[in-house]
Amino acid sequence: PDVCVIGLGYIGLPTAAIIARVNCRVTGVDLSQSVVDTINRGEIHIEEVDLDGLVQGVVQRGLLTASTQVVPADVFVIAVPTPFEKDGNHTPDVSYVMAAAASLAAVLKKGDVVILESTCPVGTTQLVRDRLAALRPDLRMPGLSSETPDVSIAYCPERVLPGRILEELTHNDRSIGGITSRCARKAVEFYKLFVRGTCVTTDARSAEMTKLVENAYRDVNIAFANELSMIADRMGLDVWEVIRLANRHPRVNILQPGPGVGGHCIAVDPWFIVNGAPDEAKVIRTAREVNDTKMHHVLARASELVEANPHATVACLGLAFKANIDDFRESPARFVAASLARKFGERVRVVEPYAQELPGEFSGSGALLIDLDQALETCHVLIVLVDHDVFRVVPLEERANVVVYDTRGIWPDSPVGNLMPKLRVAS
Ligand code: SAJ
Repeated sequence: PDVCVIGLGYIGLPTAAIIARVNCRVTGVDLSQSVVDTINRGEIHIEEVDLDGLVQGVVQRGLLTASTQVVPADVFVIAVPTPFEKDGNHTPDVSYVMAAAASLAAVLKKGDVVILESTCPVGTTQLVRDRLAALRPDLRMPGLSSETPDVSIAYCPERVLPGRILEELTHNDRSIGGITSRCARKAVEFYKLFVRGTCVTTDARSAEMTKLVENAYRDVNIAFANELSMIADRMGLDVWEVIRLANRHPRVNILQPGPGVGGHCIAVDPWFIVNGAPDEAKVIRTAREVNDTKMHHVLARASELVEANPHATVACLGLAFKANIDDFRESPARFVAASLARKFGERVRVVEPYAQELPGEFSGSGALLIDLDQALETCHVLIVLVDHDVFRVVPLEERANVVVYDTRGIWPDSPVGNLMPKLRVAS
């Protein structure tokens, strides 16, 4: 089939490239002219393992073309962002999804398959169907009458981990939720072209909820670890030690505390559940609040540390939302580092091997981006915010004489330990 992928971000671009690799002709659509131009040169605008070579190959072979316009195709894949509004209720904003649906309506024809991959509140795929029905009254839409529909519509969320996207796109199992079971079957036929994992069919609403539940599950589990770290802080205990010991129980597997939860998925998706069932979603809401609180807790503790060492230069290690990636969206590390920069100005240094420059909110603060060697040579306080491998492997002798606040627990051998339970300065 000819395929049109709408949205060329962290999910859309790898997906488009993987579909092109199995010899489908793919048009990738993005609003940004510069993204389109970059891809048509065979280059990429995001960092992801092995994606550069793959995109270059499929563009050179003429299998992947980027455009700002939706073109006719047999299968449409919508992979655009679904943020939430900063209105206090975290109301999901599905306007990009609806705009994508409207943009493909004009070229939709009998026999086409429309697939929504964006993370969405329950019911969105039906809204897409309703929008298409309104814009194309000449086409029979699924689920609206008992007659065989002209097009198929399904919800098929991705579940790939940044840093392992290409591998997980191919090997993970997929939930395929059709508006009708016929729609699910048509979508499975498409995914079978490039997915080696099992494609499990269900209805669209269940598939929408499944995606949200997966990320809420992880958020709740990380919240448990983050709450423990704050309790341990209060009680003067080493949380890493407690978790290590507890995890020796055959049925206990506590995740790792950190400076909070970031990224564009886990820190967002649980709100879609809370928004859909505010009275019932108690644990899920609280987990979100705990993970957000952790960020402020780390900032408060880090500020104490900087104030307690008035003559020290301070290095914040990491801005990314998690280890070994260049994604700084919704990053607690970035929040903590930028807040420290605003408070302590020129005393603050930032080490982020995945950044060429500091993000805008640092400008005017006096904080500097430096490399790891410089930080180890010149800074007296190190605040570990991201567990990048390059930080993890710093040997003990290079950090023996500095004060360390290790929010990720990457240096268990550190003579000062992390700030919790007690702030100690190495001799
Ligand atoms: N984190 C911790 N402690 C941990 C694990 C993670 O603090 O023990 C933090 C990370 O540092 C990061 C955040 O949580 O700030 C999220 O990182 P992550 O690696 O758990 O997940 P993401 O956001 O990179 O990707 C998630 C994945 N979902 C699940 O594992 C259930 C991925 O499979 C999804 O495809 C992705 O969200 C998505 O796009 O929805």
